Amino acid sequence: MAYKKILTIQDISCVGQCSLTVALPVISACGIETCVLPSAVLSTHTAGFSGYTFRDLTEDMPGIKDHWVKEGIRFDAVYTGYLGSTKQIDYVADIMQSVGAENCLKIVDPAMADNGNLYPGFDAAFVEAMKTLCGKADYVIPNITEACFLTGMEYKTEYDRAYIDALLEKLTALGCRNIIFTGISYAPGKTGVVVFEEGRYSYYEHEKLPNSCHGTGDIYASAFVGALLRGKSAYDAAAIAADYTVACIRATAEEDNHWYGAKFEPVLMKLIRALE
Ligand code: PXL
Repeated sequence: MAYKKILTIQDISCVGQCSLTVALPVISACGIETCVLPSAVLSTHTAGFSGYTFRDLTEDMPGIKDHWVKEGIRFDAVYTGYLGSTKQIDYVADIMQSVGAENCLKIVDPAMADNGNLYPGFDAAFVEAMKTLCGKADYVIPNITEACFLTGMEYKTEYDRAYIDALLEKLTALGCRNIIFTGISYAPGKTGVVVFEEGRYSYYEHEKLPNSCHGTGDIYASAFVGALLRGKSAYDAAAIAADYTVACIRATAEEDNHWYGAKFEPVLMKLIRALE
């Protein structure tokens, strides 16, 4: 198995079990060297905490990239999550070009929305820029809310296969080549992930637990990326990531007041074993 090095670009929420504090341990546990470029530093994530600090690192990015170029540093993959500003999205596209190795895999989680709403601080201009970034990616990992913002389609909590197919078609029209579409539920008590590869549809269905946790999108995307870089097919990586995310939610449900994130650490061994 070739040793691989990835760059992941997302925020550091110092407390909150999301973004880089998830991606770094999870992808590293998959056996991949994980380099980081923080998009912003927040005291906590923005979902449920109030009064958080936010240090935008947009203008640090060009200098960091220039240094890497000078040092000849190259990455086998670049995976982006929560980004700190609209301008940053252009920088990120440039970074993918400048420090991506030959055949560098570009993976974009358009982490900007959930449950029908954009996260605080994001606006229509950010969504427009994110459309462009998604169009350049090899894999995009949206949830339904993000897919609706990217395509302009109405957000629905009850839907059928035709609705999902229409979203996939519009995402494809944006230039998205491979879509890992998360949180797709066609039956009560079940949810799953659609893997849409170059127009081919497959679906991995699993149990839907009664509790949900913040940060599971980041856990899912990081586990998917780690498994993919370990050489799994997109479908197998999507299934491994789904099983791991379910295990994290189950581990979190054991305690009532752990509301801000999912306990992904005690079950990391399950992910590692699934990769063997
Ligand atoms: O998990 C997505 C995420 C990442 N980073 C920050 C967030 C959120 C979701 O709310 O606020 C700062």
